[in-house]
Amino acid sequence: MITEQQISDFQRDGAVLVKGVFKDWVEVMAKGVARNMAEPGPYASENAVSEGRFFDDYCNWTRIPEFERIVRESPAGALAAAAMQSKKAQFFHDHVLVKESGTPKATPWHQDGPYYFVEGSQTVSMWMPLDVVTTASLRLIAGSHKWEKPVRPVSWADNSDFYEGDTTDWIEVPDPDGDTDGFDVLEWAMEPGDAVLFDYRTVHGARGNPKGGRRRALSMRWVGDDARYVQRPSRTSPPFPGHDMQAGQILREDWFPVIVGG
Ligand SMILES: O=C(O)CCC(=O)C(=O)O
Repeated sequence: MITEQQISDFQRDGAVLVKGVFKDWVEVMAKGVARNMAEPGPYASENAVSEGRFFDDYCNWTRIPEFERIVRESPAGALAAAAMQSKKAQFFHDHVLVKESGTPKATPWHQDGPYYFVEGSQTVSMWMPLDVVTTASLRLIAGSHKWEKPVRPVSWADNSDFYEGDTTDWIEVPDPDGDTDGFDVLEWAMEPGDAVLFDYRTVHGARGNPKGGRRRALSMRWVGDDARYVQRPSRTSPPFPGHDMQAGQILREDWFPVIVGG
Protein backbone atom coordinates (compact mmCIF):
# COMPACT_ATOMS: atom_id res chain seq x y z
CA MET A 1 0.00 0.00 0.00
CA ILE A 2 2.77 2.44 0.96
CA THR A 3 6.50 1.71 0.82
CA GLU A 4 9.11 2.49 3.46
CA GLN A 5 10.57 5.01 1.01
CA GLN A 6 7.21 6.77 0.65
CA ILE A 7 6.80 6.90 4.43
CA SER A 8 10.21 8.48 4.81
CA ASP A 9 9.48 10.96 1.98
CA PHE A 10 6.24 11.89 3.75
CA GLN A 11 8.06 12.38 7.05
CA ARG A 12 10.84 14.45 5.43
CA ASP A 13 8.86 16.56 2.93
CA GLY A 14 5.44 16.61 4.60
CA ALA A 15 3.85 15.19 1.42
CA VAL A 16 4.04 12.16 -0.86
CA LEU A 17 2.17 10.81 -3.88
CA VAL A 18 0.77 7.27 -3.56
CA LYS A 19 -0.37 5.94 -6.92
CA GLY A 20 -3.49 3.81 -7.38
CA VAL A 21 -4.14 3.13 -3.71
CA PHE A 22 -7.85 4.06 -3.96
CA LYS A 23 -8.49 2.68 -7.45
CA ASP A 24 -11.26 0.39 -6.18
CA TRP A 25 -12.97 3.29 -4.43
CA VAL A 26 -13.22 5.86 -7.21
CA GLU A 27 -16.86 5.04 -8.07
CA VAL A 28 -17.89 5.19 -4.42
CA MET A 29 -16.12 8.53 -3.95
CA ALA A 30 -17.69 9.95 -7.11
CA LYS A 31 -21.18 8.96 -5.95
CA GLY A 32 -20.51 10.55 -2.57
CA VAL A 33 -19.29 13.80 -4.13
CA ALA A 34 -22.35 13.92 -6.43
CA ARG A 35 -24.62 13.36 -3.43
CA ASN A 36 -22.78 16.06 -1.46
CA MET A 37 -23.16 18.58 -4.30
CA ALA A 38 -26.84 17.75 -4.74
CA GLU A 39 -27.46 18.04 -0.99
CA PRO A 40 -24.91 20.55 0.37
CA GLY A 41 -24.40 20.81 4.12
CA PRO A 42 -24.36 23.93 6.34
CA TYR A 43 -20.67 24.63 5.63
CA ALA A 44 -20.88 24.45 1.84
CA SER A 45 -19.44 27.46 0.05
CA GLU A 46 -18.92 28.83 -3.41
CA ASN A 47 -15.41 30.27 -3.70
CA ALA A 48 -15.14 31.35 -7.33
CA VAL A 49 -14.85 35.11 -7.47
CA SER A 50 -16.18 35.90 -10.91
CA GLU A 51 -15.78 33.02 -13.34
CA GLY A 52 -16.59 29.35 -13.06
CA ARG A 53 -17.44 27.41 -9.92
CA PHE A 54 -15.28 26.37 -6.96
CA PHE A 55 -17.48 24.44 -4.55
CA ASP A 56 -16.32 23.15 -1.21
CA ASP A 57 -18.04 21.48 1.72
CA TYR A 58 -16.94 19.46 4.72
CA CYS A 59 -18.02 17.32 7.66
CA ASN A 60 -20.67 15.35 5.80
CA TRP A 61 -19.46 11.79 6.25
CA THR A 62 -22.08 10.84 8.84
CA ARG A 63 -24.92 11.67 6.41
CA ILE A 64 -23.31 10.53 3.15
CA PRO A 65 -23.14 6.71 3.20
CA GLU A 66 -20.46 6.56 0.48
CA PHE A 67 -18.13 8.70 2.60
CA GLU A 68 -18.82 6.64 5.71
CA ARG A 69 -17.87 3.49 3.76
CA ILE A 70 -14.60 5.08 2.65
CA VAL A 71 -13.79 6.08 6.23
CA ARG A 72 -14.62 2.68 7.72
CA GLU A 73 -13.93 0.14 4.96
CA SER A 74 -11.31 1.52 2.55
CA PRO A 75 -7.52 1.24 3.05
CA ALA A 76 -7.51 4.88 4.26
CA GLY A 77 -7.22 4.15 8.01
CA ALA A 78 -4.35 1.69 7.61
CA LEU A 79 -2.63 4.00 5.15
CA ALA A 80 -3.00 6.93 7.56
CA ALA A 81 -1.53 4.96 10.49
CA ALA A 82 1.41 3.82 8.37
CA ALA A 83 2.18 7.29 7.01
CA MET A 84 1.89 8.97 10.42
CA GLN A 85 3.88 6.16 12.09
CA SER A 86 1.08 6.00 14.63
CA LYS A 87 -0.60 3.04 16.34
CA LYS A 88 -3.90 4.82 16.02
CA ALA A 89 -5.68 6.38 13.02
CA GLN A 90 -8.54 8.59 14.16
CA PHE A 91 -10.77 10.16 11.54
CA PHE A 92 -11.11 13.93 11.78
CA HIS A 93 -13.14 15.11 8.81
CA ASP A 94 -13.94 14.91 5.12
CA HIS A 95 -13.66 17.82 2.67
CA VAL A 96 -14.96 18.01 -0.91
CA LEU A 97 -13.36 20.52 -3.32
CA VAL A 98 -14.68 20.81 -6.86
CA LYS A 99 -13.27 23.24 -9.43
CA GLU A 100 -15.35 23.21 -12.57
CA SER A 101 -13.70 23.83 -15.90
CA GLY A 102 -13.34 27.57 -16.54
CA THR A 103 -12.49 28.48 -12.92
CA PRO A 104 -9.26 30.48 -12.83
CA LYS A 105 -9.29 30.96 -9.03
CA ALA A 106 -6.31 29.32 -7.34
CA THR A 107 -6.77 27.84 -3.88
CA PRO A 108 -4.77 30.19 -1.59
CA TRP A 109 -1.58 28.96 0.10
CA HIS A 110 -2.32 27.83 3.66
CA GLN A 111 -1.71 25.26 6.35
CA ASP A 112 -4.75 23.36 7.61
CA GLY A 113 -3.42 23.06 11.17
CA PRO A 114 -3.95 26.68 12.31
CA TYR A 115 -7.67 26.50 11.42
CA TYR A 116 -8.12 23.34 13.52
CA PHE A 117 -8.58 22.82 17.24
CA VAL A 118 -6.03 20.00 17.12
CA GLU A 119 -2.33 19.97 17.84
CA GLY A 120 0.04 17.09 17.33
CA SER A 121 2.75 15.92 15.00
CA GLN A 122 0.89 12.87 13.68
CA THR A 123 -1.59 14.06 11.09
CA VAL A 124 -2.34 13.24 7.50
CA SER A 125 -4.65 14.60 4.83
CA MET A 126 -5.40 12.42 1.82
CA TRP A 127 -6.21 14.42 -1.30
CA MET A 128 -7.89 12.15 -3.82
CA PRO A 129 -8.89 13.45 -7.24
CA LEU A 130 -11.77 11.88 -9.15
CA ASP A 131 -10.64 13.26 -12.52
CA VAL A 132 -7.31 13.23 -14.30
CA VAL A 133 -5.37 16.19 -12.94
CA THR A 134 -2.89 17.81 -15.25
CA THR A 135 -3.26 21.52 -14.58
CA ALA A 136 -5.50 22.17 -11.54
CA SER A 137 -3.08 20.35 -9.28
CA LEU A 138 -2.41 20.45 -5.57
CA ARG A 139 0.87 22.21 -4.71
CA LEU A 140 2.82 21.80 -1.48
CA ILE A 141 5.93 23.44 -0.04
CA ALA A 142 8.33 20.64 0.84
CA GLY A 143 9.48 20.72 4.46
CA SER A 144 7.05 23.46 5.56
CA HIS A 145 5.48 21.11 8.15
CA LYS A 146 8.69 21.63 10.13
CA TRP A 147 8.71 25.43 10.01
CA GLU A 148 9.25 26.93 13.46
CA LYS A 149 6.06 28.97 13.49
CA PRO A 150 2.68 28.34 11.88
CA VAL A 151 1.36 30.43 9.00
CA ARG A 152 -1.30 33.08 9.72
CA PRO A 153 -4.77 31.67 9.03
CA VAL A 154 -6.85 34.09 6.95
CA SER A 155 -10.35 34.19 5.53
CA TRP A 156 -10.28 32.94 1.91
CA ALA A 157 -12.93 35.47 0.98
CA ASP A 158 -11.08 38.70 1.88
CA ASN A 159 -7.69 37.73 3.34
CA SER A 160 -8.60 39.17 6.75
CA ASP A 161 -7.41 37.46 9.97
CA PHE A 162 -9.39 34.29 10.55
CA TYR A 163 -9.46 34.57 14.37
CA GLU A 164 -10.94 37.50 16.24
CA GLY A 165 -8.67 39.16 18.79
CA ASP A 166 -5.76 36.98 17.76
CA THR A 167 -2.35 37.69 19.27
CA THR A 168 -0.57 34.53 18.09
CA ASP A 169 2.93 34.91 16.65
CA TRP A 170 2.23 33.67 13.11
CA ILE A 171 4.44 33.97 10.06
CA GLU A 172 2.88 35.61 7.02
CA VAL A 173 1.39 33.57 4.20
CA PRO A 174 4.23 32.77 1.78
CA ASP A 175 4.12 33.47 -1.94
CA PRO A 176 6.19 30.74 -3.61
CA ASP A 177 5.39 32.09 -7.10
CA GLY A 178 6.41 35.66 -6.36
CA ASP A 179 9.22 34.93 -3.95
CA THR A 180 12.81 34.32 -4.75
CA ASP A 181 13.36 32.38 -1.54
CA GLY A 182 13.66 29.17 -3.50
CA PHE A 183 10.79 27.19 -2.01
CA ASP A 184 10.73 23.59 -3.15
CA VAL A 185 7.17 23.18 -4.46
CA LEU A 186 5.87 19.62 -4.91
CA GLU A 187 3.19 19.06 -7.50
CA TRP A 188 2.10 15.94 -9.36
CA ALA A 189 -0.02 14.97 -12.35
CA MET A 190 -2.59 12.53 -10.93
CA GLU A 191 -5.25 10.03 -11.91
CA PRO A 192 -8.40 8.89 -10.12
CA GLY A 193 -7.35 6.34 -7.49
CA ASP A 194 -4.13 8.21 -6.62
CA ALA A 195 -3.71 10.11 -3.36
CA VAL A 196 -1.39 12.83 -2.15
CA LEU A 197 -0.77 12.31 1.55
CA PHE A 198 0.28 15.45 3.38
CA ASP A 199 0.84 16.58 6.93
CA TYR A 200 -1.79 19.18 7.87
CA ARG A 201 1.03 21.60 8.75
CA THR A 202 2.43 21.44 5.21
CA VAL A 203 1.74 24.71 3.39
CA HIS A 204 -0.33 23.96 0.30
CA GLY A 205 -2.62 25.48 -2.31
CA ALA A 206 -3.93 24.46 -5.71
CA ARG A 207 -3.84 25.89 -9.19
CA GLY A 208 -6.91 27.35 -10.81
CA ASN A 209 -8.74 25.43 -13.51
CA PRO A 210 -9.18 27.92 -16.36
CA LYS A 211 -9.02 25.43 -19.24
CA GLY A 212 -8.85 21.88 -17.87
CA GLY A 213 -11.79 19.51 -17.46
CA ARG A 214 -13.77 19.28 -14.26
CA ARG A 215 -11.61 18.68 -11.17
CA ARG A 216 -13.35 16.94 -8.28
CA ALA A 217 -11.40 16.00 -5.16
CA LEU A 218 -12.22 14.34 -1.87
CA SER A 219 -9.83 15.10 0.96
CA MET A 220 -9.89 13.13 4.21
CA ARG A 221 -8.12 14.25 7.37
CA TRP A 222 -6.75 11.88 10.00
CA VAL A 223 -4.90 12.29 13.30
CA GLY A 224 -2.72 9.93 15.30
CA ASP A 225 -1.57 9.06 18.81
CA ASP A 226 -0.32 12.48 19.86
CA ALA A 227 -3.28 14.61 18.65
CA ARG A 228 -4.87 16.71 21.39
CA TYR A 229 -7.60 19.33 21.56
CA VAL A 230 -6.21 22.88 21.72
CA GLN A 231 -8.12 26.07 22.47
CA ARG A 232 -7.98 28.67 19.65
CA PRO A 233 -8.76 32.41 19.99
CA SER A 234 -12.23 31.98 18.46
CA ARG A 235 -14.35 29.63 16.33
CA THR A 236 -12.27 27.12 14.34
CA SER A 237 -12.87 25.65 10.90
CA PRO A 238 -14.51 23.21 10.98
CA PRO A 239 -16.20 24.47 14.16
CA PHE A 240 -17.88 21.27 15.48
CA PRO A 241 -20.36 23.20 17.66
CA GLY A 242 -21.07 21.63 21.06
CA HIS A 243 -17.96 19.42 21.01
CA ASP A 244 -17.39 20.12 24.72
CA MET A 245 -13.69 19.16 24.70
CA GLN A 246 -11.07 20.76 26.96
CA ALA A 247 -7.45 21.66 26.25
CA GLY A 248 -5.18 18.60 26.29
CA GLN A 249 -7.90 16.00 25.72
CA ILE A 250 -7.80 13.42 22.94
CA LEU A 251 -10.52 14.02 20.38
CA ARG A 252 -13.80 12.47 21.49
CA GLU A 253 -14.10 9.08 19.87
CA ASP A 254 -17.88 9.15 19.48
CA TRP A 255 -17.48 12.09 17.04
CA PHE A 256 -14.04 11.21 15.63
CA PRO A 257 -13.93 7.42 15.25
CA VAL A 258 -10.75 5.47 15.81
CA ILE A 259 -10.54 3.25 12.73
CA VAL A 260 -7.17 1.63 13.39
CA GLY A 261 -5.66 0.81 16.81
CA GLY A 262 -8.81 1.44 18.86
O1 LIG B 1 -8.35 21.07 -3.80
C1 LIG B 1 -7.99 22.21 -3.55
O2 LIG B 1 -8.24 23.15 -4.30
C2 LIG B 1 -7.23 22.50 -2.29
C3 LIG B 1 -7.16 21.32 -1.36
C4 LIG B 1 -6.85 21.66 0.05
O3 LIG B 1 -6.56 22.77 0.41
C5 LIG B 1 -6.90 20.57 1.04
O4 LIG B 1 -7.26 19.44 0.71
O5 LIG B 1 -6.56 20.84 2.22
